[in-house]
Amino acid sequence: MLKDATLAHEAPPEAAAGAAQPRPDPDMREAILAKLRFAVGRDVSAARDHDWYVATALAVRDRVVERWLDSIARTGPEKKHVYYFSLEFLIGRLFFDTVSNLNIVGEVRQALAGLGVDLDRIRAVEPDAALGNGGLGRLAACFMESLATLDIPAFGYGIRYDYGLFRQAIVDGWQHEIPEDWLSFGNPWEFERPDIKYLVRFGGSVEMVGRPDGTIQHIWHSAETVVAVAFDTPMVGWRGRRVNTLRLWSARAADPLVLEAFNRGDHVGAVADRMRVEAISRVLYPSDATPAGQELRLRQEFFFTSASLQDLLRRHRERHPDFSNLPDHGAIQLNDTHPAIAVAELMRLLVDEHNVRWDEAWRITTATLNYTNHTLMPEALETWPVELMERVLPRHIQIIYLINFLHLESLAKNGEISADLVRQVSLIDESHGRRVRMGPLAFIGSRRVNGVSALHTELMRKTVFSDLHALYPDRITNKTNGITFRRWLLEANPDLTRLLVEAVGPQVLDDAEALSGLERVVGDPAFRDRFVAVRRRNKERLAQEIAARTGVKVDPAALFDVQIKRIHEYKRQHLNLLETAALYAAIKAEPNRDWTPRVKIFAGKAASSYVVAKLIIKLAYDLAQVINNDPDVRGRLAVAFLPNYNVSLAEIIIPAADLSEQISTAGLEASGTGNMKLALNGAITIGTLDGANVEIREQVGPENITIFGLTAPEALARKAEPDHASRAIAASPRLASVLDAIGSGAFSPDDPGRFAGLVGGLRDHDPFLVTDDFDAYWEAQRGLDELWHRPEEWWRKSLLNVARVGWFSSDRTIREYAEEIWRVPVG
Ligand code: B1N
Repeated sequence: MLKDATLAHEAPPEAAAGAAQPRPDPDMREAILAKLRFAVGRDVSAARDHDWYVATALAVRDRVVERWLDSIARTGPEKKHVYYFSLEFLIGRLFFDTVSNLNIVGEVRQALAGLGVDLDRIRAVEPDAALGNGGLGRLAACFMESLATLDIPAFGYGIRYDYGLFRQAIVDGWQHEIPEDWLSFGNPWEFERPDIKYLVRFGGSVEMVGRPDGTIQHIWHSAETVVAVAFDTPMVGWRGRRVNTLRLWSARAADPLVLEAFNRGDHVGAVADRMRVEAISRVLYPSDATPAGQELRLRQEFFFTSASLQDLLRRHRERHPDFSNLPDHGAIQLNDTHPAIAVAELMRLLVDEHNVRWDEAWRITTATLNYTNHTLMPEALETWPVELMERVLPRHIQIIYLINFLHLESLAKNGEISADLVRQVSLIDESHGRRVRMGPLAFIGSRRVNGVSALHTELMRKTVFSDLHALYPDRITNKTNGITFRRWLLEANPDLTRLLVEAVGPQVLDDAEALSGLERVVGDPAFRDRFVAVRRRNKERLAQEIAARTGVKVDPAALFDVQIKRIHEYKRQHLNLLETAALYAAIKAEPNRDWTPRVKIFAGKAASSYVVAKLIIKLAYDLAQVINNDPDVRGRLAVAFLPNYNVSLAEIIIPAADLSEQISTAGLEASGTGNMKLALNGAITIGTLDGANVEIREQVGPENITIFGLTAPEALARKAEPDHASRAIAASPRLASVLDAIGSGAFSPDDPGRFAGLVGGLRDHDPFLVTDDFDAYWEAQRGLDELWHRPEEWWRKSLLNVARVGWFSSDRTIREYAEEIWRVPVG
């Protein structure tokens, strides 16, 4: 499917940039052949696509390694490093990203063509590195690329999961999860470093020993030791300017085989410990914007945080007599609270292991750590039962108690404190059993705390962190998210990239803000026709993909209406589905009206344990069954749920989207980044005033985005009205009738009660205000229907979106972090 369409991308964008056409490079050809023979162990005549892929990746990797070693060599030991701690890195494929950033697409394509191999075919063989759930993990991947692009020395630190985010199969509309065995064919991008390993300890007890000077030494007698082994993957910046390291830890047993047990004949018992230990890096928790909550998760969090801190402290100590200047040489960014145990672990390492005084250790810790918050939903904030912490991390709970005591004491010094304030800002939540609150711990232990969009940061100050903000008014800062334009424009949409280079010049490849040059040509009909033609090809490719994955045939001339993201009630895929069902009814009632042909495209995974989210997928599927098979609406409405959404599928859908659905309940989506990717590729947004949608509106202009529904303060107030849903339903005959239809089984004749609970939930509580926003959403959609009938206007708005979203480049975001949080120079 993919192959034919991508073959149309004859010339890589760099050819259009006016660069000389690449000559066939005898070195690249020879390098690939040598790798095929001596690394893969295959002859040309026997080589299959996967062999060619590995051989080419290894040949390309050699070029990367040269620059990698060079980057490390020219970064003097004194230069400040950024350490990005993240439980998730949602990288996707690396092959084309690497080739493209090294600017050798043409060279590699030609070398392969000379060997009778098609680059676009072999690049599709690479499995996605899906070491993340969604936006948070993908942000980490975009940041790694921008850090290298901006020549900032940086390490990404995380876990090398044996299994990434599950593969999603849809069987009769129901999601099934299949293990993602991404390493089964090997991974040409990683370097195992058996020599770089650290011991990470768990459990046991703490002994206190008095020292002669009257201080107390804490000796942690742990019950269990795990070895963290490093695997390094080079992260290549744009034009290969810099290559940084993504260092992922794999868990190994200190004692892999208990020989005594084995010799006794207990062959399973001999490796049982090893299984328990290695489970730590076995699989990514498939939860997004919800806490995972189990002991294994806490072990994962501590495992990678401890190994990473030990690694960077070791490197510091190789060059400095003590840790007093650690903050001058390193800045640590905690990606949400998942690594927040770093506050206690860095204190423990400094105080217990390196004999630093508590006050000095606290100064170092709070000058080195920074924390990014990604969600304010109360149920999504991480807390750990005190009892669990005492068992798994007995020394850390002591340290947290002491941090908490000193924190509360410092408040007392600054004046009266009420019991209420103590309850609000204490690190221990006493109201739901005793639990450690990781957000406040990260806040107290950090120099800067940031939100990920202007609205989200404002809400941080006003809601969840209001009391801490009052105490530390300079700590919270906003850093609106961004995306790397290399992957999400240059690589995903080469045809549009070529057109942009022609229109505004090659500087657009290096400077996202240069897109504004497009403003000059938005009124030029010839240019617009070419823009529409590029989009048409992208839509044809997506139509082929939809047919291949779902069997649904869609017309590339229709409006492609796209909602792609994790399935979550707060993201309100069900609002979109209600509107779809209502539109279906409206078309059937008035078949002869001039309806705008629409294809509703959905993709996304539901957390394995999230029953309602899985039911929403089933609803999409059931609607598709009825609508796609009804001749009355053929050519006007179609619905497709594409299975197994991942980075690679996003790269196909996004360049083909006309409409971008960003319809979360206002106040609940911290930022969103799919919204930026879609706008960059020319989709018009229909959205609420939530997350970064607010800033997208500011950038593109209110006339070029469709905003509807309650604002964040309105949503908060409305939710407090107990009968809000019933009133909304009573006021909207259209909504009432669509709820009746779905609730009574009109789309699920095989099980008429299937959606009764879902609909009942909307009638009774509707915490995400689907009913309240329904009419506004319907009207907004009908406005877009009309706009589609005025193509000149539609494409003008679409083009202005492309022209005005340069600010959402993650280069801009990283520049802001570098200047205001990390205080590192930008290259
Ligand atoms: O982080 C993204 C934002 O653009 C999204 O709006 C936000 O929803 C997302 C627990 C999360 N927030 N919280 C998570 C992920 C995994 C997990 O186990 C929470 N993801 C977000 C980037 O800022």
